[in-house]
Amino acid sequence: MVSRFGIVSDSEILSGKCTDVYFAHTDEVLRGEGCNPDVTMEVTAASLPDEWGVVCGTADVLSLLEGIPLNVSAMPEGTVFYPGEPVLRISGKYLDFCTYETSILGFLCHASGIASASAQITLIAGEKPIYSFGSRRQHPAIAGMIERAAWIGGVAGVSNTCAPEGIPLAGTMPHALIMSLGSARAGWAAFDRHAPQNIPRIYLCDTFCDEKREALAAARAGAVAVRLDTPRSRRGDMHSILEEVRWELDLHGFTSVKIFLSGGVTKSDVVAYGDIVDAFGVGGSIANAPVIDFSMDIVERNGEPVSKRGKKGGVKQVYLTENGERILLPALSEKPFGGRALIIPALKNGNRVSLDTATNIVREARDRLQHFLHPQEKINK
Ligand code: PCP
Repeated sequence: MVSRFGIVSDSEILSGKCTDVYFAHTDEVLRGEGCNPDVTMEVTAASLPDEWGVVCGTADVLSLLEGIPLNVSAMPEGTVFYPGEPVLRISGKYLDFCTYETSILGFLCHASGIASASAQITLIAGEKPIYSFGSRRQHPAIAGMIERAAWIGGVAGVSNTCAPEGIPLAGTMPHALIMSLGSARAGWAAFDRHAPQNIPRIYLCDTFCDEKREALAAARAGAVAVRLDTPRSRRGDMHSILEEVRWELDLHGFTSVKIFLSGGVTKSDVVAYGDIVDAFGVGGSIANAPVIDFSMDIVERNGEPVSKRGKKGGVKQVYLTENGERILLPALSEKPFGGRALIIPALKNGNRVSLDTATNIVREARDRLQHFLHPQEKINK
């Protein structure tokens, strides 16, 4: 059933076998009762780790449900959403998708958590690129999903070679390369001899010596950037270390050599060091992001609005107006003036319609979100 690495196969997910057992019981009981209502279910988060989130994982939900006679509408991946706003809705015969709820939520909760964390940290970093270095923090079977979600959230590149095609790869060398060759200089020189010419010469500068000395040596060896991966246990006053490195590089004429910081980087680190650092490599702060706590609820049964306690009944639509206002309305209400519907058709009777899984939406949204940055989240320029 489960593979050597604990992975559930695509075919088990597609057949609905990867489910919570109570959905298997529900399926059996309803079939026994001859009850198979027409329903609409909505996926909504009542609260979020941050003020807003970024939708991701929809593409996997559509791959799962394609070919089943269902209508699915959703916010395109990369869309910013708020608590209480449905991000996806499914309409059809309940027993056609009852056992898929576990996988549908799993796709959306995990990928949206990563995309949201990626968007939050890249928003704070502004012009300074963030690269996703965190696939090693999760099971390798989902490395592609992690890198895709980080990319949709706005990172400039990712490190895992199993990332979906089209996402730029970033990363040059680990400490192991330098340690294998015995010295930083030997490691950098070997890298320069053998690495493809189009890979920027970004040299790791904290393996054996002080960051300042290694950075200067790396610049003399032709580095376009130096990467400081100083572990937290040795950091001390990291801002002073960074200032010192920048000062010495400038003093010796290496003003164009950039500083790249990695190793346990958090949102606060981006704020604290963003005045000196030119780019960040971020692992766990993106890859280990808290999942979004989505739930999937029946909001309409046989054409009638219905809701469980604590939820709003009826099918809903979210509108975004030109001045950035968000309005949640019953789906059949008149569209507010100037409002754009954010939940748009994706599958009609199981066939794809043009849901744009645009990866640029979050980049546009980021401009609008600038005013959400709290003063303490702004980098002191
Ligand atoms: C890795 C890499 C990045 C780290 C992971 C990103 O560190 O150099 O800095 O992940 P994080 O944000 O969760 O820390 P190491 O394993 O120390 O380095 P390396 O493989 O380069 O020796």
